Amino acid sequence: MKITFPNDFHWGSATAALQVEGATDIDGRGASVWDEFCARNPAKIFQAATPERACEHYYRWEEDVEWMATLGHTSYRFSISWPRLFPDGKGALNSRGVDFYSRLIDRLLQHGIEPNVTLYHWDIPLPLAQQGGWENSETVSAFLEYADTCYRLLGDRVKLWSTINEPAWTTLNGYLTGLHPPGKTDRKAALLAAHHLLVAHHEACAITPSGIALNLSPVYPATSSQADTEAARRADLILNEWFLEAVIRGSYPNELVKLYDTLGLMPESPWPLRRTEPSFLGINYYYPHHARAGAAGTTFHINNTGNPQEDCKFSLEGCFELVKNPKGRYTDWAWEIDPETLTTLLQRVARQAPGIDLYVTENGIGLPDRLENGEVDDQPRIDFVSQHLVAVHQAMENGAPVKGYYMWSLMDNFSWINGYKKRYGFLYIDRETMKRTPKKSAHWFADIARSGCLNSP
Ligand code: BGP
Repeated sequence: MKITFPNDFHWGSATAALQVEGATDIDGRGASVWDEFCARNPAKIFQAATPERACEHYYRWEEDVEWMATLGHTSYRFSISWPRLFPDGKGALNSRGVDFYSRLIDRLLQHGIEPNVTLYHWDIPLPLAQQGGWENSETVSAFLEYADTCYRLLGDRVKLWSTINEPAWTTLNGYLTGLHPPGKTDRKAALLAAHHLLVAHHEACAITPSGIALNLSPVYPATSSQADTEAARRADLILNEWFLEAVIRGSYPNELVKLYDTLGLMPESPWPLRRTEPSFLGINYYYPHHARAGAAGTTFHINNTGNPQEDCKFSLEGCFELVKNPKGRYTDWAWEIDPETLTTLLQRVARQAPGIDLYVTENGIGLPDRLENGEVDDQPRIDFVSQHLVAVHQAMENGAPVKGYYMWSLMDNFSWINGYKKRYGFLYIDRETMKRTPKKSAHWFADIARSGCLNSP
């Protein structure tokens, strides 16, 4: 069966500054918290990888834009590096940083590729991180100075802005599992940092209407028992609704406020949450969760080796334990592949935020791709993306106003604690030479983007 997307549907891929740019100490860029975290904790990152070189996109951006055009992109989602613009986090602006993004945006527009620009994709300037990072309310003020600068200097050409990438995931790993910087395991700090990220979103949105990219993983009960159903509900509130409601309604879910209050965890900040209307909601979807009750302790583990025998683990004492779906299909990094859930997720968000445009701002699969005889046969990525595009189309048929799809990612990149083995790109990156080679999926996607049609598998 052939399915057709609207003519104005945005077709593209996504990247983030730290994961692709490299050039971490060039042209006046300051250090980010991730540069320092990787240098200080090599054992936490697969094969002690660092973002120092990443994909050298800072030098090769012209070629990369050519590739986007070749791959039929009508839009490109990327992030601005805050420390490239404000090496100290605030104060003096580094004009060479602005010039880089200004040239990139101009070139995209020349090719008819609409920029979708994220202001913050986790690379907080190191000096701000050292003064308490997102736990410090002054980081919100610094972010607003940075956001306002971007809006003023680039806003004549950028129509799609996103404020923050995945406030939930960066909070979870920065402050609960400790796997990402600042490497804390402190629930109260987590809620305070999350609050400031959400405040930063609304306050920036009040300057210039913007979207936000939320990581949302719907939670199913592991069994039909009442205890598991309740555990799944709790997990959904903690991991998804806390952030979704804060963005859509400018307030936190009552049920959870009561619980956090009893535990003395509610954030105390001079910045209250306010309500602004996002110009769109970006949804980053990779996998659903399955939860069961009876978590005796707090444990966590992320498979960052790509060894298919290794599971991911996450449990929050007294709340829920995330478990594997016995019927599920999984990647080598133990992420479940479940396209149908994307349909229900998009419909759910459409119901909760009526009248707001939705974009799938990230969706993709990490694979141990290999270049053989000059080609990369990544059929599993073609299967993954086509099944998820069918799911998006189904949600649209059912009324969800989805306006675009960005595959993660344009190119293989620095996959945070997974280093460089976990490859996500349409473009294969040779780690020695940095040569870009389009994978089989890249050619396949270009045809779909150009025709707007997909043969449903
Ligand atoms: C999202 C991030 C991206 C990207 C992607 C894949 O959470 O916004 O930056 O990295 O996930 O995740 P990972 O690279 O950890 O496999």
